Parts: sequence; structure tokens; C-alpha cells
Amino acid sequence: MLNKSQSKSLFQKAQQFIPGGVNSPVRAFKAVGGDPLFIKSAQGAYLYDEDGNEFIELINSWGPMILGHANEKVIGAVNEALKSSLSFGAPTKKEVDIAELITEMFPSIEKVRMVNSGTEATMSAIRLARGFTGRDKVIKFEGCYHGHGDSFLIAAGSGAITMGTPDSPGVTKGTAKDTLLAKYNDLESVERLVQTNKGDIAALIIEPVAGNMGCVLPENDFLQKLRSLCSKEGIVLIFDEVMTGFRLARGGAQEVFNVQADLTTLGKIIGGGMPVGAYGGKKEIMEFVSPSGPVYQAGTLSGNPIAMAAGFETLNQLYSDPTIYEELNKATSKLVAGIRNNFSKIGKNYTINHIGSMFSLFFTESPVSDFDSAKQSDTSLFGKYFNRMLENGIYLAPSQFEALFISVSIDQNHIDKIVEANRISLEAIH
Ligand code: KE4
Repeated sequence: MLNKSQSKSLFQKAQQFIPGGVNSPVRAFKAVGGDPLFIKSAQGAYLYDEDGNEFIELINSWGPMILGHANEKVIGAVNEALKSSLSFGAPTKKEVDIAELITEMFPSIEKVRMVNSGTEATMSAIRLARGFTGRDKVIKFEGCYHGHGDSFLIAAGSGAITMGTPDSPGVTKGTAKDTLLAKYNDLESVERLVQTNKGDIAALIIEPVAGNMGCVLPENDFLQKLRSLCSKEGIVLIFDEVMTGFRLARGGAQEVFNVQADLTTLGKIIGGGMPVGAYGGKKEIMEFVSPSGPVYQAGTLSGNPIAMAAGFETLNQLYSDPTIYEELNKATSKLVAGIRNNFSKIGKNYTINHIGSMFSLFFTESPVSDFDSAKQSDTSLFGKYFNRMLENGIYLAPSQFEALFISVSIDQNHIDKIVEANRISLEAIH
């Protein structure tokens, strides 16, 4: 049994001062049972908690740590930047450098605005789409999560599913009426909304590969069909690549599926672990953003020099060595194959959805291609699996409805250990 005494007492104390004892709901382990571990440090592929337990981790801080923890060059860049103070609230060279690099990596992004989180990026992108088109309504997909902006907390994914409160209190009816819900991989559900809201839809926002109902991939040219529908109807196509951006490829899902969005939202990896988000896209749309245009958006710490140092160094490593993606994808395929091999021992053929260096193991034997099918998964069995894997030294995302990630620090030795822990855990719970 894991010694969790330090984490337990810290969690007790944390709940006196912080709602639920955490600063983001999914961290509270409510979906898997047991108390959260308080992490003290991390290095490469490993997390170390306050009780000195060591874990191989597949969460990468929900995506950002693609280069592994405490990457030497990233830490070096941050330490160097720290010597010049932490924030000026004025333009800096590093912001120009990272903006130029992002437009290099994402051909569809001609101009980009830095913000401080994925939520800020998506909130700003739909405001911009509404300002640019003069229309009010936005289409989102059941099970997709775009941060906690009011317009998005309607049948959201990620923590909202995990917390079982898909339509959060506090979101007004006035806001909710402008958010239309479609089904992932169901083009007809989109076409129906477009027909019944002709000329009123400003934007369609989608996770081009969903990660917040677990990993769900677009099927049958779904993204290409959305692209042509939006072009035909004058709807701004927004790819929320907060998770897939710089994860699936240098140019994210747009590079992998060869579909260009009008606007793209970014986060996670873009900051290399520091709080950074961004939204960008076609010049003619981005010119509408203040101060070049009338759509207002601002932020005290947007483009913060320390965050830019971490983000630029992270993106620059990914940009200058594309073999990183081949390595990441190879390692992930080996891991997924190893886990699939273990199913025969328990006589189950669970579903694994996998692309690039992100994947999800669903505790259902049926295919998972949208929110309804994802919810067929046995979440209590997932909870048992999660805790067994923890006992066996592997730290997973504490929810069935999240994606797992591989960092460059994961090598064959780690893969063997994860596969073995998976075998032991699966056998223990069946
Ligand atoms: P943040 O505001 O958490 O930086 O980004 C929101 C967001 C937007 N779009 C997508 C596709 C996202 O996945 C996210 C955030 N992802 C969750 C994990 N699934 C963050 C983890 C958490 O909420 O603590």
C-alpha cells in the first residue's frame, strides 16, 4: 500500500482554504476515489509526491510537459530570463520571436495574440468570431471542452463530465441560448443546426481530435466536411488545438489532417508548463482584435517574459527537431500494443483510441466515436484501475474522460514497466 500520510494531511489542510482543496476540480480525484497526491517535484518521466513515492507519469500536466519534466534547456531559458525581472507590462522581443515561430509552425495562423490560458484563448476567439461576422450563435460539440468560459459549459467534456455537472449553475439562459450543440462525427447534426439557424451562426468550435471525453478521433473526413460547410455558410471555423497543438505534430491536427481552420486556439505546450494561451488565424479576422480593430481583449500578464522564455524554448525544440514526433509516436504505439496484448489475459477487448502521442483506454468493448459512446465506459471500473496503477507506480489522469500523453522522456524501460503495471492492475480488477 502506498504511504500517503503527507498528502492526506495536506489535503485536509488545503480544504480549509481552497474549494475542494484543489485549484482545478479534476485534480481532486473525485472521479476515481481516494485523496489526491500532493506532488513535490518531477524530473523527466517521473513525479515525486510529498511522501517520497515515485511514479512514471502519463499526464504531462494535462499536456504541456511534452519534453519531459525539468527539461534542461527550458529551465535554463527561464533562469536566464529571471535575471531581467519577471514582468514589464510592455512589448518585448521574445513575444515577437514566439509569434513568428507560431506562424511558421501553423500555416493557417497569420497573426496571433498571446493570452494566459486555453480558456482565455477560446473565450476571445468566439468573441472575435462574433465581432467579425456580426452573428451571435456558436456551435460546439457534446463532450468537447473548451475551458470554463460561460458559452462552453453546455454539455462540456473534461472536468464537467467528471463532476457530473455538464450545465454549470451560474451560466445564464441568455448565454446558453446562443450555444448550439452538435454530435461529434455526426455531420447531419451540424447541418440541421445550420439550416435552422441560417445566417445566425458566427462560429463552429471543435477539438479536431477530442481529448476531453477521452481521446476521440474524427472519422470519415469529418473535419474536411466541416471545413467546406463553414466556408459555404460564412461560419468561422475554430479549431481548439489547446491540447493537439504542437502535440500531434508541429502544426497540430491541422498538419495531420491537412485541414486549415480560420482561427486556432492554443495552450498547454505553448507555455512549456507556464501559463500561456493564444489565439490566431487569418489576418482579415485577427485585424479585428483591439487595438487594430474593435473587438476588445486584454491581459496584464499576456506575453509575460518568463512564460515566453519557457514557451519559446519548448516550441523551438519541437520545431528544430521533427524526429521528436516520430519518436513520440513510435513509443506511444509500442505502449498501446503492449496494453492491447494484456487484454487477452482478462478476456476483454477494451477500446483504445490513439493518435500521435495521446491515447485513452476506455472500459467499454464498443467503439468510442462521440460523447454518448464514451459514456458507455464503466467509470467505477476505471476508478479501481486508476488506483491499482497508482499502487503499481504509474500516475494516470484521474478520470476516464481524459487523454493520456507520452513525453520524450518515456523510453523502452518505462514502456515495459507501464505495460507490466497495466497487466497486474487489469488482472486484479477482473
Ligand atoms: P485551460 O484554461 O485549462 O488552460 O485550457 C482550457 C482548455 C481548452 N481547450 C481544450 C481542448 C482543453 O483540453 C482545455 C483544458 N484541458 C483540461 C484537461 N482536459 C485542463 C485540466 C484541468 O481542467 O485542470
